[in-house]
Amino acid sequence: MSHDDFPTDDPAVVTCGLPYANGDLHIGHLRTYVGGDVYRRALERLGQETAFVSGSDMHGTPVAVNAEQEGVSPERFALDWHERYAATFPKFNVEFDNYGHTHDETNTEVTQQLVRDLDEAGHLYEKEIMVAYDPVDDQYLPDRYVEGTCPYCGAHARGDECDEGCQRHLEPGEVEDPESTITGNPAEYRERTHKFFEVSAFAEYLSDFLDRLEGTSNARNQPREWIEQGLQDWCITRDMDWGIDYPGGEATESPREGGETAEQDLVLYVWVDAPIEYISSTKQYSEGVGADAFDWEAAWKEGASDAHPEGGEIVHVIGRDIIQHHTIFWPAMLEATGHAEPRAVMASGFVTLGGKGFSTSRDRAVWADEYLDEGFHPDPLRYYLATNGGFQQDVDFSWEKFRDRVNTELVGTVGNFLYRSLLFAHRNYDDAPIADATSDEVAERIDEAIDAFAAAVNDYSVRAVGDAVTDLARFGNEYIQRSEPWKLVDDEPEKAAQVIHDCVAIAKAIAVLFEPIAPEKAERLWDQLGEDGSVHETTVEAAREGPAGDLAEPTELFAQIEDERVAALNEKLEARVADAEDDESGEEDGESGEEDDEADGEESGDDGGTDENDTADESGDTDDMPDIEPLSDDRIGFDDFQELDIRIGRIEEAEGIEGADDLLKLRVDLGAETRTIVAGLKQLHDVDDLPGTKVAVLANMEKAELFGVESNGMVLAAGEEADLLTTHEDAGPGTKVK
Ligand code: B3M
Ligand code: ZN
Repeated sequence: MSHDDFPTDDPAVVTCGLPYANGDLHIGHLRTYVGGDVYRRALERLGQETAFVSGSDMHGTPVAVNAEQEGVSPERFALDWHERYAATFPKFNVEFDNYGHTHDETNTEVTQQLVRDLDEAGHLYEKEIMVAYDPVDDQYLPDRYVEGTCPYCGAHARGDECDEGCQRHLEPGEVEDPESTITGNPAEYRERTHKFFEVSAFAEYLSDFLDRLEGTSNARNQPREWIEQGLQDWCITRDMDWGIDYPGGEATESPREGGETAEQDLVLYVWVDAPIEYISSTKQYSEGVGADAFDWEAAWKEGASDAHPEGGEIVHVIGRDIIQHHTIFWPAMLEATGHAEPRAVMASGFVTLGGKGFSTSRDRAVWADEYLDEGFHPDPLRYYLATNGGFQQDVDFSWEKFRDRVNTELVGTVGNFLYRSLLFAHRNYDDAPIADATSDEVAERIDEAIDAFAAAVNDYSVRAVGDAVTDLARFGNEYIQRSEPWKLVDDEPEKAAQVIHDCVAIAKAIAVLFEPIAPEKAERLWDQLGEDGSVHETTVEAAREGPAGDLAEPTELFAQIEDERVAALNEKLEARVADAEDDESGEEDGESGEEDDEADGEESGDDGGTDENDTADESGDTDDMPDIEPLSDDRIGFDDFQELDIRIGRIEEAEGIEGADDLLKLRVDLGAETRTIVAGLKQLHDVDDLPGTKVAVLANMEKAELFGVESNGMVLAAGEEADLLTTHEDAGPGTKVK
């Protein structure tokens, strides 16, 4: 790996978190997969050699428990879902080079080898731990098989995670008052011997690794805190049949009650073999295309290739609930076994509905298949998911917002420019090229768009990839409008020809730069432009080359979404959300309003994100197309305003709050005193950059207690990205805002 700007000479591997093979995909899941696919295509447009891989996560209790409830074997159950996922992703133009699954032979071999390597390197040890056991059913109860009380906060918790309370990962044996989720029987704890990976030995390495890690800032900031709190070693085996056997098969002898010994059949914890599928899937891809086309070992192994001694550029695209696995456990496993370290982790925010998490089990979701069944094209959804808010921000889905983005940006800006200019060109000048060369002004503007595109890739911002295109289309509209070629055609045909040539050149650049976000539409545009080959084969250099082809009669690329359509879709969705809420209030322990979605992720919800509501974003639109609320007519008097004691403060310290994903505890100097203020900035700002920043503070805000911390004031910020209100001159701490 290098830390040079993309494109580099090393092969890249872009991966997406593996969906558990246990339920339908919704558009919350798609955010991560579309993000990964856009990113991969954008890398390729820059000329970076890239493999794009993922697979289904077949193991673990999320699959085993659901299969058991359906009365089928976990293998059959998971394979069915796997096949459905493999067929669904391409329908959204998410085109993995290889989509495998964790239960296949390749992953079994690669996983067992890697675990043997960990063992041989001396990083594994055995320990006796207490494991929940159902004495009536004679069954051990790992992870989701058991529920009880969180020992840290007292909330009702899953065996592996305090999903309704403090959100901590729980190790086997930690949950109190355990009960079987299958039978409801009270469970008891029994001593078992398990294997542990000494993650704690990697604390220093991981801390340095995080300093190097690129991607979204949430993927660096959260793990830094965990390291500071002290890393625990990690239990990597489970008492289950379903999973990859602990290698060697030779079981550990462990004493049972009554002194007899029994062979323990241990499988690996699902989070061991799941990320290893990233490697296995790349291997399968290489084996399919040949190592000359893509060499998986050069990408994944340090020292396997002289040309790429540190391996390739590994970029993981995941949901923000599985940052810990990708920035602590996984890099420690890679480091311990001579693999390349990840260059970047892009952790997406969640998609919510009406501010609440999607829920598979309660049918509170917009389903992937449902979107297509409504007759929508996949590319507008890709555009919406990729550009609606920053990647790490939570976004709230609504059909209105979807319609607004499609109608304003795809139809109004991009589609409008393409259609008007290509129709005019086609009618007046059948053959391109029309002028000798693109004008300087337009050539420079195209160069700027390419630079913005490259900067977006290097910033890991799929949203900025979209902005590079919409900004260029906006320029195109302005250019054709001001140049008025329709007035020039008769009297100044050469000038008119130049304008049209320029517009077709812009259209060609849009085709290339929009390919990552709207691959099918870009291909159709490429055909309309009469260009050879496929836009998927081009690099950004093609965008500089100017038009070459014979223009075809253009058709409109994007269709307007009518208000009646939205009304009908909303009606359906609202009815479903209301049903989901009824379900929730009817449940005995459903008072938290948080999701408890047993069909979803192992640790804490799925990629689509179901567990967190508190940063739910009502608007989430791009900076240039904000959802501006009408200005209020409800006037207040000056006296009312005077009651707001708004002061300038200076942030002195900023740190996370245990258990709160989004909140920071700030110490803010307000001149007269320094206050503790809790603010929801963690996902949106680099925590280390905050000290020294001046902010506007509502000092007489009522005090509030959040996650056990008393907040004494409110920091003011604008919009969904929490753009902090600051000063441009030297107003110091305590200065009153009036
Ligand atoms: N299967 C799904 C989740 O927790 C889990 C991801 C594995 S990625 C290696 O989101
Ligand atoms: Zn807890």
